[in-house]
Amino acid sequence: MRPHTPTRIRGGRTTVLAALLSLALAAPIAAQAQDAPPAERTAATRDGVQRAELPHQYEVKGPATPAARTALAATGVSIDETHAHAVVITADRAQATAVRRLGYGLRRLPDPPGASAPPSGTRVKDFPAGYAKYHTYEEATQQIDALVAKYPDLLSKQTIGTSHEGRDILALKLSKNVTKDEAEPEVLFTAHQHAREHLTVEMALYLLDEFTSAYGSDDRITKMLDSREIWIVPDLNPDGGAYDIASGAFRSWRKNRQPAPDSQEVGTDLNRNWDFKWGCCDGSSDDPADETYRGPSAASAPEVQVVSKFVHSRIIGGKQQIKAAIDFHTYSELVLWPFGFTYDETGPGMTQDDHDTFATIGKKMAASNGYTPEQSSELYVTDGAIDDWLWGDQKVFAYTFEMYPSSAGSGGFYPKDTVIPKETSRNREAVLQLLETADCPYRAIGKEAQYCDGS
Ligand code: 0X9
Ligand code: CA
Ligand code: ZN
Repeated sequence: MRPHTPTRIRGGRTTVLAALLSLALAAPIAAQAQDAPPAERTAATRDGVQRAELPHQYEVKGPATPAARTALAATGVSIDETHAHAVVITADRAQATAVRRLGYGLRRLPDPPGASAPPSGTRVKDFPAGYAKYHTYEEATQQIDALVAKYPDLLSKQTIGTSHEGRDILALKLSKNVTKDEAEPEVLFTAHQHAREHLTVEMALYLLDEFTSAYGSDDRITKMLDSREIWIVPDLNPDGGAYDIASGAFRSWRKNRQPAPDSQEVGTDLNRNWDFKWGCCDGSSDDPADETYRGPSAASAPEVQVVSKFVHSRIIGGKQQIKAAIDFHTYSELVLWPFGFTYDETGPGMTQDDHDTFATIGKKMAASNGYTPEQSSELYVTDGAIDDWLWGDQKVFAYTFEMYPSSAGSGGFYPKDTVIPKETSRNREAVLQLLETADCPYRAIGKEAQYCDGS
């Protein structure tokens, strides 16, 4: 998409320079500089310590239509918020230049917390102050293991594969008689494709906690666990999540941590890597430096392969058992449905009834949590997103939720941990609604007899 610009500061050489420089200054700093990932662009900061150059958020005034936003996204930035006549993007220096070349003015927004954090290379592996209640990958795993031990008849854990760096990717099953594969409609909840969207892991943990602890006392939850099989993949991108917090200052990292072939760059945007209309429609980037890099081929990311294979494993007797899904993201408070690769509401693979069912259920869920419902391409075109794959390839009624907050001013990707209880339980009703409709989604448009008769 965007040609590499000469202004881009390449990582390799500057890192070596930095290491030499700090060797001359002080031994401890040299050790830190060597710890910095080699592929990363670096920049000097006020204290003179060499740090990875982090992307920033900018407000961009002007783009007001899906087409204008799609053209803006083609520079390789991520679009984090859309408003009637403006957007908020995340961009590195080269991408910000590319956006200015389109004729837009950029206003830089405040960086996420951590300015006073330890220098890069220090391994803190935990969230900073104000974020302690967020779960690191290790803490989430511990909490999950404790729940499995406490509720062995309701909750079971499988490792469905590993991430690029070798972390386990988990699938939790919640159901009465959990150890048996019963003929019940299945529903899938996934979280954390994008590294910086940590609230989504808390969403998954909330669901695990809520569904186990309320079983037997809450009628709706009891009924759902008695008649559904619920799958939760709480962390699709554990490597990216760990990297985002590892320095003590949030890095605003989005992608996974897999090096791109023949490149110094690291990371594929998992939500552009799914094997349906991959790279078809200007809804992703072929430049490994970009936020929305789609990877060298469809499903090239191990994390995408692992979850794709898991979803395929739920085809039994030729029938996909998973009927509905939500993939949790942050932020903007949206309920989105397919397709993202086209502006069209209907077309090949999406009948009027399919669309109406998506929209009816989506609007009802949005009425329950106060989010805004829309087809995902209303934002901007995306290709290779998970919901397009789940519907286009597997006929799963798959939604994307963009959680709290609605804007950068309320914390953007990094809201304080005090919001976790409210903003996860806010989706309880929507999740229950989707579970309750999963035996026959077309009932939402009054066509149960036509689509769900008997089977
Ligand atoms: O761009 C994305 O992947 C999602 N936004 S985020 O800020 N979390 O990165 C939106 C995806 C919308 N498209 C589809 N759901 N298909
Ligand atoms: Ca069961
Ligand atoms: Zn996201």
